[in-house]
Amino acid sequence: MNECLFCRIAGGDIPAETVYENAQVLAFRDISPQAKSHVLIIPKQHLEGLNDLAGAKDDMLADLLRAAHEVAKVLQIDQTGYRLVSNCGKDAKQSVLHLHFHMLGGEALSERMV
Ligand code: DGP
Repeated sequence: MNECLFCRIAGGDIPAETVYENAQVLAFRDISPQAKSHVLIIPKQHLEGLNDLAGAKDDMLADLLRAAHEVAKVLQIDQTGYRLVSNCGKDAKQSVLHLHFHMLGGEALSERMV
């Protein structure tokens, strides 16, 4: 059995509130939202994080970013604005080792680090 939490969500073993899906990408609401709209956008292909993009299928990152725009439209935050963040590794406090982008929006967000 696949032990990766997000692979199990993508496979339908663990329920999640899907907001967008295509052949390569799944977007679902974060279990612990940090903003009014907080969605996780993942590739269905398992990669641990940004350091593993060399093993990604062709155009996977471009597909993911195009899908992010579709997610923003579904959430109706494409015009009001949003933040897209991927935590990579220990110092960034990545807790799930399956590449994902957090999409945060739906309200004025707190101060930025960058
Ligand atoms: P990160 O810390 O960047 O690796 O983000 C992992 C996110 O995953 C975190 O914001 C909480 C979320 N999360 C953890 N477990 C689950 C789950 O079972 N379901 C959903 N929907 N989100 C989860």
